[in-house]
Amino acid sequence: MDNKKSNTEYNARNINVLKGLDAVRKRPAMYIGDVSSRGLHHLVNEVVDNSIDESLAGFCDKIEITIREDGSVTVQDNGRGIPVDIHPEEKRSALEVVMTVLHAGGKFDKNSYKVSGGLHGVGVSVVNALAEWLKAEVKRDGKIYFQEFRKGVPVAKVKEIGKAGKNESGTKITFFPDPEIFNTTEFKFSTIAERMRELAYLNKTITIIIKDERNGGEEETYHFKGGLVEFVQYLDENRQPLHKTIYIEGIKDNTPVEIAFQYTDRYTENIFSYVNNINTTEGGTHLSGFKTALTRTLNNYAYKNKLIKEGKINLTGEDFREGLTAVLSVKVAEPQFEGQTKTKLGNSETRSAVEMLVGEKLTDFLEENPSIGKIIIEKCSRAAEAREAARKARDLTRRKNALDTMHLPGKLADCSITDPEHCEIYIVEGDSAGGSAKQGRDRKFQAILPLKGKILNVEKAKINKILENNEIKAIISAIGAGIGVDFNEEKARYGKIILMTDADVDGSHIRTLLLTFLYRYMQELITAGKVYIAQPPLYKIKKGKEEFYAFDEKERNEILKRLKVNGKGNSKEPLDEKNLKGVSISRYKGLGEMNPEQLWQTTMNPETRTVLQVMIESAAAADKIFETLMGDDVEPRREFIEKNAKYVKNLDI
Ligand code: 0RA
Repeated sequence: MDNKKSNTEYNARNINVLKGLDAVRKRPAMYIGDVSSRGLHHLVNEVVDNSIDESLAGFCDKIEITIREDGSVTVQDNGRGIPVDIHPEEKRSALEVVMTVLHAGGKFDKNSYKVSGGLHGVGVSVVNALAEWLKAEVKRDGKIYFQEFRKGVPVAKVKEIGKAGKNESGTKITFFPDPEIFNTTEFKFSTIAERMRELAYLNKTITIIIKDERNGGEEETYHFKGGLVEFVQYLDENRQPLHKTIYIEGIKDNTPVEIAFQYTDRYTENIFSYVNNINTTEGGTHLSGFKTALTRTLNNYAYKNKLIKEGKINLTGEDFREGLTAVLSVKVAEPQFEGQTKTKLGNSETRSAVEMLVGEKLTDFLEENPSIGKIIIEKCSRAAEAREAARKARDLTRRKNALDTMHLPGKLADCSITDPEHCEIYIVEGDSAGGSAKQGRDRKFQAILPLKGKILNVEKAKINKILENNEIKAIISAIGAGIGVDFNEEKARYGKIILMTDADVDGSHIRTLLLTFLYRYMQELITAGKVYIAQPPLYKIKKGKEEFYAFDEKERNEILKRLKVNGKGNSKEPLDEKNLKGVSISRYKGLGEMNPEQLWQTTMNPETRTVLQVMIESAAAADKIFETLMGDDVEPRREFIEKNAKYVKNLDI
């Protein structure tokens, strides 16, 4: 620090502050999950969450996020502004306390539904600690205040730097993430925009603007006065809803509950649940309260109105959720988060609040809208019939041993060890690549399952058809952990499921089909981080006896530059074919072109390969991607692929 004098002034309090910030800098992952791109974006979410808290308290209706030309990010809101008066105990400004003391934000604020759980709600002091620099500007009481920090430590005390308008207030925080902490400091517009869109749906009074001032200058404004209803309609953009969206809202036992849902012509269940704006991917009491109320209310309604005939198949909870798209959002004052990723709500009072509210309001709705009631019960009865048919088909195939894990599929070349933690399975496109993979692999821990052609698009098929598909049957029995509601991730026979397809359009289509299947029927595999995408090289470069592999064009040109064969080797420059001086470059068209040894060396050897881990950052966003990629409508798919060409290539969903 350039201000040496201040060193002598450190009192016990300052030392404690430094200790706190130091703990965050020593173990950043404890506070923000990790130091990759994901953790980096948590910083932005954390600052925005504080603005959202202001909005939940009723003081803020606009948030503006800007990615600046220098790579820093600004989050500006029109809330009350962080207080700047001297904190009586801390003897420093409240702003400085909020910025430097862990979890200080909440100390001042009596508003009850604070975002707190999972990785959120760690406090903006964590962002400050992990920022190379951070500048806070506060408008309050007709004045503008300013304070700057480096790696969490104040550069100087807060000072007044100007006048603000009469009724103007708000907080503006600009920061640059510390490159000593993060693997990457590059913010992605699409990653931030996705979360902001979600927040805008969940908080219908708020307007969120996001701007990218780097090349391109993208900008989006999110404001949805229809809230959850619009969210559900957005999720079902490419599905056919069977009726108008149902919306239930109310406060029960001090718990605000909001739900929008509709049935579509599809067969999968898509329920997204939130607690204090946090996506509870592991569900919890609020979700089970909703499911219970839905099953009970619809069942009662159906029998009371004689919509289901006596003696017919009983409808199960699952039947009542086939083709259902729903978003459930509750606010809980003191949420208890449980589960592996701390995204499962544990509060039991929330279960009964949701269950009672949905029970009452849905009963009323059905009484008032009998035609919709009839449509829903018909849809659910058909689901029950299909479930029966599927059960029969499954029994049949089980007898034929196809789904039986005791009898592995004939095409599978299994590995010799059986401890799932150390085993991996390559699901490979095509028999010829499958053959190379079988020869090239380390048979001790690597299993190979070759697939013929394209698998079924599960997004558009009923469960009984899905279970008749040979390629899908082979995948299910090889993994050996069941499917759908019966899926048990702990039974998976492999710790890594690696998808290996050609680096062409067909290959990426097959990969998407496989991912769709895994997402819809073995989602826990993805949430557990067990699904990977192999990265075969695109180019082989040969000079004399030396061979090099390149995974993309940029890398190819870098290798050529190192070999000093192609002028300046600028990666953006087109290849000068005449200037290659005894170097040969071949472009792999498919996996099948590689011999077993090459395939092992480049794509399968754990020591040298790169594999991409498939992650679901936001379940709603992932659903949307699969729906767009796999649904009926061609136009949105084309648009999506054009807009997200890079995104689809990396599939970092
Ligand atoms: C502490 C107390 C109050 C508000 C805030 C912090 C606050 C923090 C952030 C962070 C970003 N935007 C923010 N807006 C507000 C309550 C203020 C009062 O009682 O006037």
